[in-house]
Amino acid sequence: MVFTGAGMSAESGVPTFRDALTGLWQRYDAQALATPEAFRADPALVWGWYEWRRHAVRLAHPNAGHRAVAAIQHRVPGTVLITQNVDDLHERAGSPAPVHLHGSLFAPRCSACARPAPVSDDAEGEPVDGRRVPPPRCAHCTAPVRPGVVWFGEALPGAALDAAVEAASSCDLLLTIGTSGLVYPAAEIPQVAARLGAAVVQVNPEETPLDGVAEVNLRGPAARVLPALVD
Ligand code: BJW
Ligand code: ZN
Repeated sequence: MVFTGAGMSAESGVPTFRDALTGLWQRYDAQALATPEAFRADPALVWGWYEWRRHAVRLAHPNAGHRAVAAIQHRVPGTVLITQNVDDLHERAGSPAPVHLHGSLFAPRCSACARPAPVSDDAEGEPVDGRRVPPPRCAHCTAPVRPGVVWFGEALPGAALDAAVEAASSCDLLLTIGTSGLVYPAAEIPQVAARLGAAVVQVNPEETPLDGVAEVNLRGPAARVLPALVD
């Protein structure tokens, strides 16, 4: 199985959360943007920020690392891809059905009745960092639409978490790529695999808490290390 985090998309120009200079949480307050309380307090601030991030992802392209992951999946049928990322770069690189543990920028839903809502059209005007944009209203119950991502303090989507635990429990090798391993319960997935006897291979330019869990640490950026692995 393959388990990915924000570092996977860093070389596509999508910022990570915790990198020292470029991480989103260095520049933005997670409590004010990525919690249910923040959305209740200032829905337009939160919605505007996610519209800006969705727009940035639309302009980004999958990198050689995403393509290498897709190549692994095609070469080894049955490889499960679990991602913490809310972008769609794995899909666009040709990965079949990645499981999104932390939701998606492209799956907004009603904050009250949870029905899916349409993704806004970028033609409506380019979203700008920091601009408040009132969220659209649900077509069924008129409550504000919310981003379809998992905020701090929220449960992960049950089916996605089940799929991740199932894959970690039954795989013989887990390749973890570009995650700090700090956010739970996602960070438990490589630990579960290691505990049940799978080999864990990590790709990351920096040290992480998963270094001790991994049998092999490939210290480098995903877009360079992964193509070398599959070639
Ligand atoms: C490269 C690279 C290159 C760079 N190539 N690599 C204390 C202890 C334990 C837990 C908690 C605690 N206090 C609170 C909690 C719980 C909390 C948590 O874990 N907090 C910790 C931060 C302390 N967890 C939650 O709240 C979760 N829910 C929960 O626990 O619910 C309980 C519950 C149960 C039942 C009912 C109700 C509730 C939810 C977590 C949701 C996380 N959401 C986010 C935001 C998503 C939306 C958005 O995008 O805005 O998900 S936070 C953010 O972190 C995002 C990511 O998916 C997630 C993980 O980050 P990731 O991917 O690892 O990125 P980084 O930036 O951290 O690391 C990047 C890595 O890449 C680095 O290592 C770089 O070196 C590397 N890198 N360039 C390869 N080129
Ligand atoms: Zn609704």
